[in-house]
Amino acid sequence: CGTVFSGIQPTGIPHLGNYLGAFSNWVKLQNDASSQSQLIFSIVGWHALTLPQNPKELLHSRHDMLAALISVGLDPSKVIIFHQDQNPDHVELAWILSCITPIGKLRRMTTWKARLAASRNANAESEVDESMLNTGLFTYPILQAADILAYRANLVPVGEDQQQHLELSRDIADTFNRTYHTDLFPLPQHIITPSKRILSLKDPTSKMSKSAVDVQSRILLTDEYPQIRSKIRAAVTDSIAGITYDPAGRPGTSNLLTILAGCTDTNVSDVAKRYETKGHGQLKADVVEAVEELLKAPRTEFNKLRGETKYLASVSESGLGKARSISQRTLAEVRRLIGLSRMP
Ligand code: AQP
Repeated sequence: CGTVFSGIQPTGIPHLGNYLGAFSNWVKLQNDASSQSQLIFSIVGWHALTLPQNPKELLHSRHDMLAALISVGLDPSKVIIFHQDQNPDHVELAWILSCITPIGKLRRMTTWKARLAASRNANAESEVDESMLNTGLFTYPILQAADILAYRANLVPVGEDQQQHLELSRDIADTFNRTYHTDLFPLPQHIITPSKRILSLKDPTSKMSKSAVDVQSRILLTDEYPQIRSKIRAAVTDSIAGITYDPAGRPGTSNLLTILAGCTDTNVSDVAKRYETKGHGQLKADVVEAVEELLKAPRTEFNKLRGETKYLASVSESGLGKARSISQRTLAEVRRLIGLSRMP
């Protein structure tokens, strides 16, 4: 029971990692008849700006992401779906929270360290330090905390890659509560997703990602069977005979097992046992079929919904209204606590 909040960036067509690491879990939460929780899912446009975006493409991606969330099974009559960038309460709260968050805590975020390292590698000749990266990239974990806390959410279903950010959100909530002698914010907990991390098909040391340069590294919601087949067939594995689940020693092979387990809703060690004496050819062929089976229906629905602009606008409008009615109450209380209540 309580409030569940999660979000996704409108940075392109969602991929299999988003599906298995986030969407499937969101839909399960929605369909859990025993749950009384309020579910809130947001398309986080402000976050997308942390990396350069083409404005026209961003507008399309925003629209497509809404269609994607509905096509994977989220029902706007049961859950709140809205565009974060339409709700100014998030940025207002983020500013307030940034004023109680030490810089050192942001500097410890592995996502920040990874961006810094990537930038250093890309500019090996020149001296790259953090002063050359944008401030939004540094502070967005605070915006993420504000996204969650604006709804006083206590449960956050995200992939394993987001765990450290959620710890920061908890820390920020606790600091606010102690600073202003309140219990306004619950300390949000992570809901562990079974398919924690789907890796790139081309570089299984990094996660599958919308913004990776190599389009062969990810399977998109829009990929048809031939594309799924060619991407899985070309997935990087290893030359060791037999199949074992060994994420550290055999990341590519283990990733295929994780994908198969995720698509068929089975335990990965059970799947690995079944393939012990089989080869990569058989494993890849079965992964192709399982991915196609999983994506077939949402893909068809997505292609249909993308064109239903009026319907999508009405979902977005109604979701925003419901979201703001919650966040405005939180912000009114926050303003009262910090001494900035709006005067009549
Ligand atoms: N590879 C993944 N495996 C499991 N879960 C994943 N998620 C993302 N990639 C994987 C989960 O999907 C949700 C939405 O993520 P996001 O789009 O907001 O941001 P992200 O984590 O940065 O995802 P991408 O695809 O890598 O986007 P870009 O490239 O634009 O940064 C989150 O719950 C995330 O855990």
